[in-house]
Amino acid sequence: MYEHLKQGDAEVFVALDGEEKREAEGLELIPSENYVSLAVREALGSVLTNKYSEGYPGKRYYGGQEFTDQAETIAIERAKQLFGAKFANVQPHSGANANIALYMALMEPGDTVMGMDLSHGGHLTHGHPVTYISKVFNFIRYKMKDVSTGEIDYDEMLEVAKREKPKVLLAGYSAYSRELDYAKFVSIAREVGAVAVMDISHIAGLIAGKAVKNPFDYGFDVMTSTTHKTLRGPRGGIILTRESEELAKKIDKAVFPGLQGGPLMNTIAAKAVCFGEALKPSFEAYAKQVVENASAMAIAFQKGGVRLIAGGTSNHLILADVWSSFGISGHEAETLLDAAGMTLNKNVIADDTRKPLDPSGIRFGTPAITSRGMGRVEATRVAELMLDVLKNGESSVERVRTEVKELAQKFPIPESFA
Ligand code: DSN
Repeated sequence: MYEHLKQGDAEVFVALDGEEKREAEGLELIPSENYVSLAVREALGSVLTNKYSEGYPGKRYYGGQEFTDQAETIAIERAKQLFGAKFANVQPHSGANANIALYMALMEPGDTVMGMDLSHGGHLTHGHPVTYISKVFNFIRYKMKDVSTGEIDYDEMLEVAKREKPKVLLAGYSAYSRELDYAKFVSIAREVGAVAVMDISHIAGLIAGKAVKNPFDYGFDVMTSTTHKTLRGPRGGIILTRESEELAKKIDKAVFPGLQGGPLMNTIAAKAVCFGEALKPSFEAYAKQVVENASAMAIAFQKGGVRLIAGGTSNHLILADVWSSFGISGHEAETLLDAAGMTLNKNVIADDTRKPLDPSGIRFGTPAITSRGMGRVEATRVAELMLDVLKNGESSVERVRTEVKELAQKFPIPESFA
């Protein structure tokens, strides 16, 4: 791999080669990251990057589309099958674009969206004040009622929604480890006349692999997602519409020409490959193992006396309060664990008293280590190694780094998934 790059551009080659080694020798615990198959990487690096394809299959603005149409149609059909959707738009360049296109499709500037507070697990694109989109639409918040269980305050959600009349009631989170009461959520959306939308970016692979519930089974209208997290595909976005052709048409128009220009056809082909992989029965075993491994890590952390936000996990991620548990900040924990070969991210916790760049928590998860073939035993060991570093600090880093390297060698990054 990279033969031509090595010859033609030694500087960029060094960066890519370094990343290959970093990924092979360390353990990836960032819950939004994963390893894709070489088949996905081949599609990403394919000739389709040469092509402009504004429009949709059968309705393009440029000629020469016989093969781009094929690739995009395969991606659309597989996405629909995977999530039980009637319509799919596979063109959003990212999850952020998917969410922005969704807002554009369903609202006029100034209209209201109700989503989860960022510090309780929401996402920047759900209207954080630092984003441009927060100046276009009016974002209001809901939160957890009980941080020790993760229970959402549905009574408050209903009361506020009745008063503020959001056009979109938004579920879906980037740092929330529990499942929602989907039926209750949809009933609140219906009561106030909002469209029920879920950003499934983090748990898309778990939904596809039937390891967690599918919000469409409870009446959600639309789901946005990235394709590169638990779904194990290329970096990109999708928007799925359960039933309404009217909504799907608005979404298509919002993505193109509303927000984006030419679609990234190489990425769309890679999405098709990833959806094909996720449709295989073996993906269900993978998704279930991701959840089981996360539960094993949460149990090990709780045995170690660590405070976990939401009291544990029902999905692929864990949010731990390292400030109250170890007296070190999330930033310090991230740096120490990185030095020991375990990559994760610092994260704000609910109502954090510390700053976002040096918060109280860390967020970690199991999608990537499970792709390497690790099970409960290894996940528990990884958690123990993390605890060793968090408790003993610098003095443990070298020792733990050696064991992490051995573990990484024993579980190499796969080239394909059976
Ligand atoms: N950066 C992603 C995550 O890590 O959850 C969300 O955009």
